[in-house]
Amino acid sequence: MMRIGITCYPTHGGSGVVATELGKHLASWGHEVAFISYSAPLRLGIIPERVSFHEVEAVEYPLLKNYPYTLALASKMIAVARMKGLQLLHVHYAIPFAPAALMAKVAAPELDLKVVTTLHGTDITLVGNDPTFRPITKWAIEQSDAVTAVSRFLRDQARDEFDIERDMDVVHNFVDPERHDRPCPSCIAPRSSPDEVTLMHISNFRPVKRVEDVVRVLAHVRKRMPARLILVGDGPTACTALQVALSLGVADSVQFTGVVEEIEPILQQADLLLLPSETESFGLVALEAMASGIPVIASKVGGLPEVVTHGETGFLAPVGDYEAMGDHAIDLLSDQELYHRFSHAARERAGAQFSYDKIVREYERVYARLLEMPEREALSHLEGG
Ligand code: GMT
Repeated sequence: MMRIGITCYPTHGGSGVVATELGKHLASWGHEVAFISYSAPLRLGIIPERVSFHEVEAVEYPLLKNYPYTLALASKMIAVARMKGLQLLHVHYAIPFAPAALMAKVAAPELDLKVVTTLHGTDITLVGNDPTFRPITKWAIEQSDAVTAVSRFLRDQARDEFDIERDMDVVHNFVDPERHDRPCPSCIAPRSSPDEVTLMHISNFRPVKRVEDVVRVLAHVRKRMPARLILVGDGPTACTALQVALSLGVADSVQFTGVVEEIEPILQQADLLLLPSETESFGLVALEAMASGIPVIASKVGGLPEVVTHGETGFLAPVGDYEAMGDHAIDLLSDQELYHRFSHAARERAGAQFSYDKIVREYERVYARLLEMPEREALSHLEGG
């Protein structure tokens, strides 16, 4: 049994989902898990056994123009580590969480805390690359006791961008296949005709997601078959998607759901998931679609080729090539036998390669290595404990 503190962005988004599900699975296997953040992670729900949540409170201080969250987080990490006897702090995002955890480690040496930093992508590609954050990101990666990256692509990118020589473990993201087996409630309007196919895109609608390409794929597919597009989530380019849909004359076939709490039920209404991103360190939503038996059409970029097997569980095309993506969609959707083969392969791959019981164990092994614990002791659930 180990005692682990986890810090993540508690809002919607892949990194928060992965961190929260990791903590929940670790606790279900007998470890003690303390989440430390400014609000309870959305996916936490009712706090399970052996899990606690500790809120970093904002304090107003007249002399400071901006609230020093990183310092407040580091202080809370020390307090919770003392209270719960934490052995290890696992932070999900280099900036700003890794510097906070490293500060906690140095400021309370008697606790002998180990720091694990997981890189999720935007910390490296956007935030960490801001010239002002570069030195601190590099330092945080170098000083963490272990660093994991969610894809080989991201590990190599972090190494190249920040000139890092240390070892970094690749621990892919994961799903719980059972979450994707639930019956589908009627959360979306029915298809307008039985032969209408449903394309789906799920994201935070940031420019990196290239939502305009999603709409262009819909227009391309509609030249050959009745099709609709369901856009799940919200963000800065949602209006762009509508404008493109209006200009292409397909707006009547686009539904915007806004942000939804749980994507698994909605995914069951899709025939294909589209993810034509500019870059994507992993693409958790692609994996979630595959776990639901939904083939994925995505851009051949970043960590996506590690998730989607081109020609088996979906198709990959160059960034911006919405015609190729549309052609792949047409090929799959007009051949039932081919579609079912892809759907089956997608579900199989998600379950065999990216199931939580395989991946969470990889995190446990990283922890056990740092704590110099024999695996048998660290992996208590394997002993039936
Ligand atoms: O995709 C986003 O904009 C959200 C971001 C996040 O922090 O949740 O996603 C990143 O981390 C996910 C979980 O590891 C990955 O699946 C996403 O690919 C990654 N996003 C990008 O690399 C753009």
